[in-house]
Amino acid sequence: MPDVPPAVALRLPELTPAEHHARKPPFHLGKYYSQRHRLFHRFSEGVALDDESWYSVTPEKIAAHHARRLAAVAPAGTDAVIVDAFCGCGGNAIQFAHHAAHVLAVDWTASRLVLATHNARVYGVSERVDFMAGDVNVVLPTLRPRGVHAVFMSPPWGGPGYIETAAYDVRPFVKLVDLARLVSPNVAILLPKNVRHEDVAAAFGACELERNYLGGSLKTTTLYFGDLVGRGCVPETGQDCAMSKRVEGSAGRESASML
Ligand code: MGP
Repeated sequence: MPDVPPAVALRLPELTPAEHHARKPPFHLGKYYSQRHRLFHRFSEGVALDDESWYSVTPEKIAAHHARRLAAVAPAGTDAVIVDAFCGCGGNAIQFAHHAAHVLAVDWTASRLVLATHNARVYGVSERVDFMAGDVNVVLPTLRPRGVHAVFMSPPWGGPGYIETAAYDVRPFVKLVDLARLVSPNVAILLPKNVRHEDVAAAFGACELERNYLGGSLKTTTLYFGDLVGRGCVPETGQDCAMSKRVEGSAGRESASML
């Protein structure tokens, strides 16, 4: 694995993982606490989250869906590697390790990596995840020659206020996707539910845009590139599902799959 780059926030957690688990998040994040078993079905076994993780972790069913889709290019039981470039407290990395290939989980906040490592242990997958502290802009270029099979990114959206605009601006993520595509053509990025199809087409060109629903409510949007496009979509519908649209200018193909 590459050396840890210097631009890293080397701050250890103020609380231990056990203290994080025992602590309820502040009042304004209360809705996430009430959904804690939807975020992690093993939450009660000791899952530890900090404040940013409470509102940014991918709910487990959606993360498992991402993992099954990335398994199309990085199957479980092979030497394939998935990079989770903004791993946070580990929600996606855990599911990649469970359903797909080995994971290199990167985050620039060392304190959050401590929680992610702990959470991977709770799920019994820590041996299939390497955690690395680093800034994606520094780390991704170092991974180019290393045979990465897919890159997944769940970047910060600017906090829960992302919803205050009717059409979330996707343009700031174009450079990030371009950087990831130099590491592997197979890239997935998790974006807000309020991104518009036409803005995605204008900013990214051809890709697949997938709407992720839980309990019948739209939660997130995932864009897929490379060989991930159109792979792993079983045409079904339900309360927990993913609706997909191929982005090619304004043309679209829709399908749905159970999470
Ligand atoms: P949400 O803002 O809680 O929307 O985020 P929800 O649940 O539709 O709101 P409500 O008004 O219907 O109650 C939904 C999901 O988006 C979260 O569970 C996270 O998975 C994801 N998410 C939210 N934020 C603010 C971020 C972020 O900054 N980065 C990333 N990667 N994911 C986020």
